[in-house]
Amino acid sequence: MKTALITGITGQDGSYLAEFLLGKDYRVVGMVRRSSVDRFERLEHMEGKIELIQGDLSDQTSLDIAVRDVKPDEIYNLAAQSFVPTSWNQPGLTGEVTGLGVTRVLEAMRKNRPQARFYQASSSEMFGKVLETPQRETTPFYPRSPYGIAKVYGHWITVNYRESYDLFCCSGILFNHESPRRGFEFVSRKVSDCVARIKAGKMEHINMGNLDARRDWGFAGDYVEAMWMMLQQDEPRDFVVSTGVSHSVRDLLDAAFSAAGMKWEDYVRIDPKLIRPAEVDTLIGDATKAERELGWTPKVSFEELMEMMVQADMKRHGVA
Ligand code: NAP
Ligand code: F7E
Repeated sequence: MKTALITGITGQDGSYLAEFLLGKDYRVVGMVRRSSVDRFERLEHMEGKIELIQGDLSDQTSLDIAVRDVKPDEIYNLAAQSFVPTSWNQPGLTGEVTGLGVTRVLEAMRKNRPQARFYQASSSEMFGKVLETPQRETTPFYPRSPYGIAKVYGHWITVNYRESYDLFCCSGILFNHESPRRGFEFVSRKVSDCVARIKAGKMEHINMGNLDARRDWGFAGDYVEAMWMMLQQDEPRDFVVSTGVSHSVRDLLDAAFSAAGMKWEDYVRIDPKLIRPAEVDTLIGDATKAERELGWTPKVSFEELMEMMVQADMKRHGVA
């Protein structure tokens, strides 16, 4: 039985990855931050099947202890301050956790478990003001937020530990991926939840930012499979994971409101406070390498994804 250690297990991807690895008969250990309240909603259905250990990406000792005690075969570093707007208000913390935190996990592995395989959650936000379209593994980075910049650091330190110490380290450059478990502040979940609230008569309008931004949106359940596949290869490499299809935020509104039989134009207001200091205007990924070398392809389309999310939130609000 293989053992996987997942940092960020309480997040969207952590919960899907834990489920996926349990299905492959792994012993799954999740690292969680100490908190005065339990925030394990996304893990409740796996209670008794996964183990939890305390640790924080800003604390080296806790990571050393976690890796030393768990003895993982695979380490998935998913923990991060992951919300882009927060990274302008908390740039120092974002750099500490999303950037330097990667070095700390790598150091914990190098010192305590060098034979383990390591996955780093890199991001399409590293491409930012894009220098090539579509974006692939060789596209240069031009990040546009403290979050994107911290991810570039995390990406290159992962490459560097692979090259310096001959460790099995991979970076997955994942484009936006969503699900009914997505955090409420991200645009897809904000919209699916508000559509359901409007349908239930609990709110009247939704305030939005830049509707022209374009993203390559996929389903989180599909993307965690690619993470695992990367660690099953003979050699460690980096991969772009995306659908190759781009939509605007306006398209997303259209898909979500239509799924509930409504027109978005009747409910949406623009709030200038939600416009970002620097925007990533348009992203579209080329996952040819992942398809060719991992055999990975996405299964859920953008339309199916938004339908799934709206249906789940309408059920939660009692209007499905
Ligand atoms: P998420 O839902 O925001 O989850 C982030 C996780 O990190 C949570 O479990 C959080 O724990 C944990 N965390 C935050 N700060 C920490 C710290 N100091 N020490 C330990 N744990 C900490 O993010 P996600 O959507 O699942 O994304 C997973 C990873 O992929 C992140 O690194 C993200 O940046 C990256 N990524 C995401 C996407 C996407 O579209 N979802 C695309 C590319 C890359 P709490 O529950 O305690 O807050
Ligand atoms: O914004 C626009 C906004 O916050 C998408 C993270 O998982 O994916 C995510 O980062 C777009 C942006 O995701 C609202 O300006 C308009 O252009 O859902 P988002 P993100 O910033 O792309 C990457 C790959 C990650 O790595 C990150 O961790 O939507 N937008 N109006 C809005 N966005 C939000 N949140 N709220 C709005 O009202």
